[in-house]
Amino acid sequence: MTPPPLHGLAAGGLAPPHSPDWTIDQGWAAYGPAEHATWKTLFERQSRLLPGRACDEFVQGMLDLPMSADEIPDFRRLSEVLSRRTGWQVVAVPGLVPDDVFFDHLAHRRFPAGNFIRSPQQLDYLEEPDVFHDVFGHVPMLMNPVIADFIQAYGQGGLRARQRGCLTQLARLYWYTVEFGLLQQSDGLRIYGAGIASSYTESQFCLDSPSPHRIRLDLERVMRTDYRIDDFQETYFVIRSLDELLQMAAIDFAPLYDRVTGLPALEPGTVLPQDDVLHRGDGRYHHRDGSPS
Ligand code: HBI
Ligand code: FE
Repeated sequence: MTPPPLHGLAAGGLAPPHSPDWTIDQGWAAYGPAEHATWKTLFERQSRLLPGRACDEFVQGMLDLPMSADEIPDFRRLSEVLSRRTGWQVVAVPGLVPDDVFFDHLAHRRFPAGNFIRSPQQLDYLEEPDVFHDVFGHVPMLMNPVIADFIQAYGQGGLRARQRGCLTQLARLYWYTVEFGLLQQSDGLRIYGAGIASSYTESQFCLDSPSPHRIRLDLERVMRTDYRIDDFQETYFVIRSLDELLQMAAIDFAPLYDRVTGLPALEPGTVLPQDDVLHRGDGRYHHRDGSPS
């Protein structure tokens, strides 16, 4: 994966200079009109789409943050509001950072956000987390005290899981909750995962399409389930309330890891007899050519 140019910092394809914690200056003044315009396009289309699709906590978080279509947000201003609410800060990084660095930030309530923005050719899809994914997708939920605590616990648990060799299992939990989680609200299924909330196409697919499975989240089940990073999810896991996440964070994962690592991993589209299935997907999207996977 070639990292996109970091408005001047990485000219010539050189890796940007980084400190041990990989943080850099956001370089807010260096964003040009084209970059703010990309933000505006993404922001407008997503904020039209999300009311009625994102959960109430997400929408409220958005409203309370100094974020608008006008320009890419300044992380310092976001952090002022966010830290008063939940004690979190947003720090700038050049893109993906090593796992241990990522976890250490989260464990200290710092959310590492990519400072670059996707190119206009990549509006709908990129794998590297950019400022739109990280800020629009994640920061509204970090205004919620429950998610704030859960993501910190993930950072703390990540360091332990890495030592035990169980990072794959923990990363699956993060993926199917913080990134691609759905929440059962009294008025229907809603989005709380940042990977969905920052995607125009997936925020429709995950709720409207008959294709994916929607299954009640069970901790061990999720820890066994592989995920796709290059396409829509085949399965979404649904929680009943955000408090369910916090209850999970209180569990000692050590005995779980022992059980789960002894079991075979599950394909992303598997449905088990014991699953509590809200919607059994017909798989038409992923299996449209008739292939088994
Ligand atoms: N770095 N900037 C950034 N953002 C992420 O979401 C991220 C990362 N490094 C590692 C990582 N995620 C994950 O693979 C861990 O959650 C396991
Ligand atoms: Fe993310």
